[in-house]
Amino acid sequence: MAYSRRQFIKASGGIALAGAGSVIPASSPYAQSPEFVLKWSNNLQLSHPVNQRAGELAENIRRDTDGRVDLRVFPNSQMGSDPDVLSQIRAGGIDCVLMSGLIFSTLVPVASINGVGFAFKDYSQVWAAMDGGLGGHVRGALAKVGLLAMDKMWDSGFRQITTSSKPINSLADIRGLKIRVPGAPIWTTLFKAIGAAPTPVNYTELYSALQTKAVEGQENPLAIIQSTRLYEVQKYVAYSNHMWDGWWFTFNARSWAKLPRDLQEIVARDINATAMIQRQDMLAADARLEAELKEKGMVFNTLDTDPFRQILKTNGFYEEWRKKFGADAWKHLENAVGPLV
Ligand code: X2X
Repeated sequence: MAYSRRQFIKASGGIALAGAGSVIPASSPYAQSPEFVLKWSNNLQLSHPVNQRAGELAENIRRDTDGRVDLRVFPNSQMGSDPDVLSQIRAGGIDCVLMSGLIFSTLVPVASINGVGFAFKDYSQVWAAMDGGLGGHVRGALAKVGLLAMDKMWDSGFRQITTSSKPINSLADIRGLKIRVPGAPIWTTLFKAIGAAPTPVNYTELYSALQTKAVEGQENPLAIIQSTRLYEVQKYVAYSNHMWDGWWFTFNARSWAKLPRDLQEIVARDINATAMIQRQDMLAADARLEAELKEKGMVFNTLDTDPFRQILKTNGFYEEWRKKFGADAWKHLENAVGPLV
């Protein structure tokens, strides 16, 4: 695929420049050459708001550790598809990753709890949950399998449904819709529960799955629709806000333990500070993305989501996931969003 090749080349070149910390030049202002090199993987394009901040984060860490820690950014799934990266982060071949809680759920089921359909109404509910009891619960579960998640989650966004040949205006339009979903059980269950025909496809294959019409639609936040150029292969965007997703900045616990305590504190502080800035970036991006995507030819509509919530209540979707996640986790969720079942 010409597109991903171009992106890949841009990505490798761009990061070598932006991440100048990978190679400390002779005239380096830092007293030391790096003692600790941290390989950081993410699946996002360079134009995505996350990677727009990646170089700055690496630079902050270098500055604040006086050059001792070098965070090397590997964007754009350079390290492999999400399932590959998940194995590598567990094995320690990659030191840290920015990854969707839902992708972690293939290993730690409760990590997909933020993906419960139509649970969050707005960002105040999202951050109350993820910066509060629910986030703490998920980080605790990840820690049990040697994955150390930083306190502040990064914003991926509210997810919207896109299609190529017909707009989605109602529950009836979803019936039988061939839609790509990422590989996590809650995604497949949710779309089955509202009557669609979901197919799990890795993100690295998303563009070609849409281009070849293997699937009719997909769902992602506007920032990803834009940075993955999905407007080239999709026409309609339905504001469904069916799920909010975020990324955990997560270390392999052994990689983390190699850093002395003082460096751990600095690295965590810098990463969490960048997460807070990235959340603001996403609000700014959301404010302009609809207009940008319309210019590319996309057509928007807003879904009435009440019937969707209703159907998930009556067909037992919420009840099923409450049992799977457990009463404790569910209580944390409902503390932030109100009763779901
Ligand atoms: O695979 C996706 O659609 C993405 C990019 O949103 C995730 O990382 C879950």
